Amino acid sequence: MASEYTLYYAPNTASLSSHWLLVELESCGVPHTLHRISFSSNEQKSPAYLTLNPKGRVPTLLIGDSPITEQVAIALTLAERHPEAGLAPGVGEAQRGKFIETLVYIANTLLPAMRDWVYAAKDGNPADAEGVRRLAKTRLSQAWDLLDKQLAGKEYLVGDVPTIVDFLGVAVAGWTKWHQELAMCRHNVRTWVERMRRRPSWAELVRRVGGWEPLVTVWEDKI
Ligand SMILES: N[C@@H](CCC(=O)N[C@@H](CS)C(=O)NCC(=O)O)C(=O)O
Repeated sequence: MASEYTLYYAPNTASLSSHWLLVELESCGVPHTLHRISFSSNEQKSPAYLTLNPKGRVPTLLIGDSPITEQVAIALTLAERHPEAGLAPGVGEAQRGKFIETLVYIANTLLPAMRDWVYAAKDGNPADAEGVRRLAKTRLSQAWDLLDKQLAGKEYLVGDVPTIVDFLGVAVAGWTKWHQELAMCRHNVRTWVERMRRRPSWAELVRRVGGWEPLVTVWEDKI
C-alpha cells in the first residue's frame, strides 16, 4: 500500500516518539516512509528542509504534501487519524481531561526542559549555559517526580491502556544516558519504561535505528 506518511527524522532525537508511533501503527496496516536528516551535515538547516520545517528541527511529518512539526502535535494527529489503534481517549470520554493535562505537561514542561538541558549553549549565550542547564536539571527532576506519582499503582499514565503520552514520555526518558538514569531511579517510572519497552514496536524501532545504547552514547558525547 502506498504510504501517505513521510517522517523526517534523526536517530535518538525528538523524532523518536513519532517514529515509534508510526512503527506501532504498522500493526493496524498503516505504512510510512522515512527520510533521515543528517545532523552532521546540518541538513536540518538546509533551504529544502526549511521549506518543510522553518524551525530547522526534527521531527517533521508529511501527510501527503502537508508538513506538521512538533512531536506532540504529530502524536495527537496520528492518534486522531487512527482511532482504531486506541492511542487517545476520545472527546467526551472519562479519561480525556487527564489525558490532555498530561499531554500539555509533557509539551510545556518536560520537553522544553530537555531542550534547554541539551541545547543551552546553542540556543542562548554559551556564557549563560551552565545556569540554564542547572535550572533545566531541576525542572526535569521535578517532572519525573510528578510523573512517578501519577504512575503509582498504575500501568500507564492515563487509564488502563497505553496512549500517546506513554510513547512520548518513554521516548524522552531514554534520550541520553544521564537523563535515562535520572528518570529511571524512580520505581514507578522504571517499571513503566520497562513495560513500554517490552512492546514489539519498541524492539522493531531499536532494530531499525541501529541499536539504542550506542546512540545514547553519541548524544552524551555531544553535551
Ligand atoms: N519542540 C520540538 C523540539 C524539536 C527539537 O528540539 N529537535 C532537535 C533534536 S532533539 C533538533 O532538531 N535539533 C537540531 C537543531 O536544533 O539544529 C519537538 O518536541 O518536536
